[in-house]
Amino acid sequence: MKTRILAALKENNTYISGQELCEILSVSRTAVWKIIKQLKTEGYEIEAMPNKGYKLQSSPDLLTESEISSDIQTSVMGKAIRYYEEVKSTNITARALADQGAAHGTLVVAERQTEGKGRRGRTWDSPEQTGIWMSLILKPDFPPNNASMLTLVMGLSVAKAIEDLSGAQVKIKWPNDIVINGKKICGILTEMSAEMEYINHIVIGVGINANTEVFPKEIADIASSIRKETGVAIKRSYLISKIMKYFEGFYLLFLHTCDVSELKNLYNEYLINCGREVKIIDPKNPYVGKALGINDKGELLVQKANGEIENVYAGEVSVRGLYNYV
Ligand code: BT5
Repeated sequence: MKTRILAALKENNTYISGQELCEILSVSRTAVWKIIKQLKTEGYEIEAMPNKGYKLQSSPDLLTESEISSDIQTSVMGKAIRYYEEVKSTNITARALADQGAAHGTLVVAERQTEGKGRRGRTWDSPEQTGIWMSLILKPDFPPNNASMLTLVMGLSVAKAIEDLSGAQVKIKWPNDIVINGKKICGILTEMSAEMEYINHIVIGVGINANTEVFPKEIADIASSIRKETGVAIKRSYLISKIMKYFEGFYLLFLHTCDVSELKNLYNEYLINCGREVKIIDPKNPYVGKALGINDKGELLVQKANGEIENVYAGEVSVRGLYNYV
């Protein structure tokens, strides 16, 4: 009910009468009044004018279920929100919820993570109030081999959404980093529970430094936030709703072929490594080459000095610029 009142207030730029709210929601005036009072204590500025009704003046930058849900405009992705003030890692929570039957498209969001995870045992710095730490649960019926490409589908969704909100030139560092001005502002960690032939669930974890000002010294050189790079203060719930909207559309394109053939050209436009010399840090066989773009399977095509083209698979390697992070 709180979500529906918020959604109605957000939809109307003008006053909406208590009577109208009662009718939309089929509840009493007292019930509406109680929820308005509760919203005010959570930080929503709601003006109440006699004979006119209620008008939402401003919303706090919260990640609560009602705040996110009242912004969401999708049919599946992020339709169910599970919000936590603190978790070890939203990926861990999402995997447990998926095992317990959480629906395809459920989005797990936390205000802070105490053990945020990067890839291959690395850690992810996840302080409260300034970032977005979220994990999307998917229960698809395509084969497990195709799952890793969803990192790219999510990366593209995040890049497009951030570009829309901030106007910044957003780039993707294949496979899982989103970058502004050469600094990492988002990382993606996709995990899967599967049998040989079928997927139980996939969890796509997304960490975004939205408004963070200060970073721990170990990452201060490579990390930044959208706000720091663009000056635009990010309303986190709104950015989440935009990402879900893009992801829903791109995911449908992905499902046509179960690969990224319909997204490849757009992805390559965002690819920061495209046309650049890169170092492929493969534990068994490190080498340098020129990144040409991704193929239909989401692999990075890298041309070696002898002209040979390698298809680089994300699972094993990291990609770096010759002299620094990008
Ligand atoms: C990633 O790993 O970039 C994937 C990060 C995924 C985080 C999300 S948050 C929600 C969900 N729940 C989780 O527990 N995780 C996901 P990787 O490519 O391995 O990069 C990790 C490296 O990025 C670290 O070793 C640091 O160097 C750097 N790093 C750590 N925290 C950072 C931050 N907040 N911003 C930018 N860089 C960071």
